Amino acid sequence: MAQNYYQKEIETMPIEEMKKLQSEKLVKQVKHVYENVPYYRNLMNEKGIKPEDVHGIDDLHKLPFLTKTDLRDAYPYGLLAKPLDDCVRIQSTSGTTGRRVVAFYTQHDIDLWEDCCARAITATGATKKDVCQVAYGYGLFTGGPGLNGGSHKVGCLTLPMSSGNTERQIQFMMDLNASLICCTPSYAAYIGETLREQGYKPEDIPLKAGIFGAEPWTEEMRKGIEATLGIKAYDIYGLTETTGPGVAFECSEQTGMHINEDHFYAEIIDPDTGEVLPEGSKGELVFTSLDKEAFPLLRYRTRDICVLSRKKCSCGRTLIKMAKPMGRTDDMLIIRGVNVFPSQIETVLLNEGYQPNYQIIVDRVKNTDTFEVNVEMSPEQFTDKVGEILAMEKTLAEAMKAMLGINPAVHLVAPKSIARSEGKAVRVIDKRKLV
Ligand code: DLL
Repeated sequence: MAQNYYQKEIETMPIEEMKKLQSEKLVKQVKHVYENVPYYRNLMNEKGIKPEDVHGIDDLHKLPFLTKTDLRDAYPYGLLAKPLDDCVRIQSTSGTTGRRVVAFYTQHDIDLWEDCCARAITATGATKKDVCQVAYGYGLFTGGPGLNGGSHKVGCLTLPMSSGNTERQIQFMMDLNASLICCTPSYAAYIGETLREQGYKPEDIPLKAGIFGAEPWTEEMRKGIEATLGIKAYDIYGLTETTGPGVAFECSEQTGMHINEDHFYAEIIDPDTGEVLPEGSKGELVFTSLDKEAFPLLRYRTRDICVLSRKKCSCGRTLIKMAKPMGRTDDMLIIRGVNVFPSQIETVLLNEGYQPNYQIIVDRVKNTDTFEVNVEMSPEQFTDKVGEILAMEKTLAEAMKAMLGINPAVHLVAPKSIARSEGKAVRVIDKRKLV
């Protein structure tokens, strides 16, 4: 199959050459940060590290880690490495789990970010002939602006829809023949569900591909979206702190996401000890930006749990791959001592023929964790016969017990009774207030 690259020389660069490029960039990035950000300078001084001690990627381990707490403490300007006059944009995290993080961009930073998104779009086979519907939120969230910029770079006709207003999404998709859609996987599933309800079959829908990310999603969910929309669904990863979407993107092989490692160097560490783990190990993903100007990050701990692989890819790209994040060190629920990831529950639901419309509710009553999962029935599954519902709940609870090792109370609820998400889905309500 002919492969499409946006920046072929970089995307297919021999590994040794890439390492040389990364090392050259890292030396400059460390110097830039040390000279311009007192916060980093202090962290490095505390560790007894000077920029001269870093000669290349092999010295990266000498540098201190940076955490989300550091970013919050430094709010808003504490990590800025360029004068505000040179910055042209801010983006920000949603702040649902604490104080917002504000990321700054120079025009150079915006360009490299949009190039990353353009690589992701091109990897789906899209070209300037395509119509790209961007249904990620626009605004402070990076999803809309990032993919919008990438779409422009590729030369697609860009539909800057933002998220929400599903009727209008469908109307523009149909009237303007959108061939590529970018949104969260939960919103893609919702758009698919709405199209099906309106009587559209996959072959009636003009889309060929979708780029979905910003939240965890399973292979089963991918299959569901691909079937309802009649498309190939590609994963995309990123975080506000590093730039936004496009830190890593999927190619046609769909076995993990290529990291744009000429801009972002990835490490996997043991989240408890900070020890760097060898390729193939599961641990916390850590990123170092290599050529950002305004908001560089050295060894930023993402809290995403992941695995890296240098296995040869059939697409011809040599960029290292990351597996789908397997949850976060901080959204991993510990219920009655057992680690539970929402993605495991989702896998069970999809295996058992349910849609991924669910909510996990955890509480603590008399020092014991309670664990409930509300699961929506589809209109076809819906019944008002109590006996049938109880039997279905029992089957689901048993499947979850087999996957997780603990027993949830499963409640089946009526179709459409769990609020749909236009952005990132809220899957967990943890009432325990453990911190
Ligand atoms: O979610 C950026 C983004 C926008 C990525 C659009 C992809 C598409 P934040 O809001 O800062 O940024 O959230 C970052 O979301 O640390 C992961 O935990 C999670 N995440 C992002 N992409 C994926 C993915 C954007 N493909 C946090 N799979 C990250 C699983 C993802 N989790």
